[in-house]
Amino acid sequence: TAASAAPVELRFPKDFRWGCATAAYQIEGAVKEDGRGPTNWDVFSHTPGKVVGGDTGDIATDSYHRYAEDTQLLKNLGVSTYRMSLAWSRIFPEGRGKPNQKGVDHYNKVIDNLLANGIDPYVTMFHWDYPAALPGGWQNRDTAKAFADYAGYMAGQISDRVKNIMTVNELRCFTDLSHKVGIHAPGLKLPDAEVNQVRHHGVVAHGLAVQAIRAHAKAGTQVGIADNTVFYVPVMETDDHVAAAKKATREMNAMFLTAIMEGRYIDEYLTQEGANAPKVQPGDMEAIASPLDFLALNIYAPEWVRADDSPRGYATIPHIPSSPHMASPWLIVGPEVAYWGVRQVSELWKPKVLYISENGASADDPLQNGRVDDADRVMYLRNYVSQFHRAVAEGYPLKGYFLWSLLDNFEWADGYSKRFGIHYVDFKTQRRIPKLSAAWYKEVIRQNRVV
Ligand code: GBH
Repeated sequence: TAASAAPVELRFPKDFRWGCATAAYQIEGAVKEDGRGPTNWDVFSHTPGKVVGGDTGDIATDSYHRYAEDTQLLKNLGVSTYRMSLAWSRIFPEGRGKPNQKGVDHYNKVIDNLLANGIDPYVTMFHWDYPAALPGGWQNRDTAKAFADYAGYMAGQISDRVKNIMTVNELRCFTDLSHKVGIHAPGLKLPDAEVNQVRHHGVVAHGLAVQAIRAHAKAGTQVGIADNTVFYVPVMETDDHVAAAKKATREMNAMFLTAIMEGRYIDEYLTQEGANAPKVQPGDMEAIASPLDFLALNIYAPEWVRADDSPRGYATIPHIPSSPHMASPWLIVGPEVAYWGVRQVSELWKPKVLYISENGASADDPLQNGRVDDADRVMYLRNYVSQFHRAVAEGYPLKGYFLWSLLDNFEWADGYSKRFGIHYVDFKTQRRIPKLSAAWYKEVIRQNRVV
């Protein structure tokens, strides 16, 4: 007998917020305009051999000049929100001192233009580009204080219109990728003790910024962080593997989100690092644990984990060549990480409000007859959004989703060789062309369900 029931629709709650995300250095260009100071990424991208193709963010998608056009792309999609970041060195060209009014004016124009088009901006204070003039960068503890001063100052400037502010983007990237792996600016490979100290300065910077934003922002401003917590997906949904995966997520993020949510470095981390553990000053842990109004997660690739008989009770399963991935080799496709990420964070730390601050994929994106039919990206997005729907349907407090990214842009060490946009950018003409994935996302938003 044929099935007669109506198809199950994966519909989202009425007030669910759909958006797109970008970051300043990846889209703005105009690196010498209106008093902007040089950053770590200007130095790094201009150092031969650091970025694929010798690409730089000098022009990027020229969004410093084309922001109004980008707003129209957002409006056409029908999003209610947009996640953007501010370039610290446009406001304080040397990291601290006297603010540069032209930088403030620019962001006021961008924010006002979004609001005039019915789009609510979510602002990240730091998405990896910091003023090159800051001595020692994140190796220097003083940078955390300078960051908090900048974040507090900008919160005072924009919080009459911007209701949601994130401190930093992805602790693990601007600490480890930049100071341990060495593939991001400033490109260092430091010994463990120094890496742990940089990580500590990162979480202290976040905590001091939360305090400074609260001190300067309009009452009611919602403050959070956008973190790329590493999530461990149970290899099967049985109690033993589910519990092991949750334990792995808590322990493997001990230096970042676990410290922020629990206000201490857990014993597993301190024991493992021994003499290399970070040097903590009085007051640091209190700052790090400053209460947040929301947590935002950047979710891309999964880690797979199973329960085992080892003392810690779990083992990770490495990715192998047959693990499916998108155009970036690291971007393993594992949609279940979307569900498990939301569920694990909710169970471990009970945040009041959760957002997905980034999710998206690179694809080859051949431009044929003026079109980009990125069915592979649509497949990826549909699967991940379906898993976020599962989390919402089970009652976890996920309130919104920001797709990375609005448009192709400067993909850090991969330069312009990897495209993550749902709008194709011709980097010679700066023309933007909506891909099939943009049409798909527009329909998701219009119907408020997975299509
Ligand atoms: C996010 O990073 C960033 O917030 C965003 O700026 C970025 O454009 C987007 O995602 C897409 O990458 O080359 O194997 O050494 C996600 C974290 C950082 C994970 C770079 C992969 C490279 C690993 N990613 N990393 S590898």
